[in-house]
Amino acid sequence: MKIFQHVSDIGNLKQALQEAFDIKENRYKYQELGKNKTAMLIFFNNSLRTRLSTQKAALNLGMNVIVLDVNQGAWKLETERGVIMESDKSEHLLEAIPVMGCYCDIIGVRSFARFESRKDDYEEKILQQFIQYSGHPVFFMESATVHPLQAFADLITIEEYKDKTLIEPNPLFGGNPIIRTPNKRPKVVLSWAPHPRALPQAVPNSFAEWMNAADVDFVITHPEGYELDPLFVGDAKVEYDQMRAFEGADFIYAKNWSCPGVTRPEDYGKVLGDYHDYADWTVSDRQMAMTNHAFFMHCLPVRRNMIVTDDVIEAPTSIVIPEAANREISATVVLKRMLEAL
Ligand code: AN0
Ligand code: CP
Repeated sequence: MKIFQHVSDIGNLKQALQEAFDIKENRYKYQELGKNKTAMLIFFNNSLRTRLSTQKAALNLGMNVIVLDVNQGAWKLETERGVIMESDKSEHLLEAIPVMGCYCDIIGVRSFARFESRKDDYEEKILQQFIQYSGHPVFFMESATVHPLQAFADLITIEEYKDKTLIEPNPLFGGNPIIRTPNKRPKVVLSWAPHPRALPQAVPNSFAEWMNAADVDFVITHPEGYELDPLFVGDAKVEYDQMRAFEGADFIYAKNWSCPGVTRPEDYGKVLGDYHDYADWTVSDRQMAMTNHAFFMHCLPVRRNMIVTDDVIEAPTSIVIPEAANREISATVVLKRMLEAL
């Protein structure tokens, strides 16, 4: 694998899942594969999980790892060609990328949507330059439009939990065990939830893309105006009534995203109206009562009592921590595949 951006890059999903579960059984099985190979992780934005889990994945494979926070200690980068560089930006991305490429074998990049231009974001202007000029395989660690390492981990988590019947309480928060009857083909609901600041569409885009490729009954719910790009929605069912969408669901995947600008391009990257007016979209026991004792998922970081109530995220059915743990597994599979193709 030379690029990890879309679900299609991973090939057969069943095979990829099998590989993920094998690695979970013995995550050090391929320690020799990465010997004397270096992964470089480049962050233009903050991160806790991606930063830690991807480093751990590289270590699992015996690789060396270099992490660069571009905005802390590196030169400020100009990204536009043709600019007379008289501002505070001392270096151009077109030199920085090939230089970074000199010191590694595989590159991971996190560069969020900038919300300045829908066209630039959806064309993946920054990541495409890494693909073109680094001379190495590139994996996306949340770009302007996708977060495939997250979506792969989400799929692994759904696969692990979909057949569970006895749900033990979370040892951190207590509660009573729950008995649930699984559906043969689980119903998975991606639900928009309110947030005070404009967030990217990368997580819901990738989640939708991967769920459409998986063997699940997939529904997306959000207020009008937040329609995701049709490229990612595919054949998913869109339901504007959140309570109806939650009926009989087995997995609830909450996430905020800003306006994707599909129906009104001028609203791209905006929070529509006053987020307080959408308070009833916060995932609470009220909506969860409609579900089939659904598991609650979120990529994290999450704002409690904004996206989800304390009660729902602390319930035995909340699987946000195992979901985060699977980030190590998805990243190990991806790096393994890239090492094999070097
Ligand atoms: C980011 C987002 O919504 O894309 C990262 C999530 C993994 N979240 C925030 O910026 C809070
Ligand atoms: N879920 C996720 O990617 O988290 P971070 O932003 O902390 O890496």
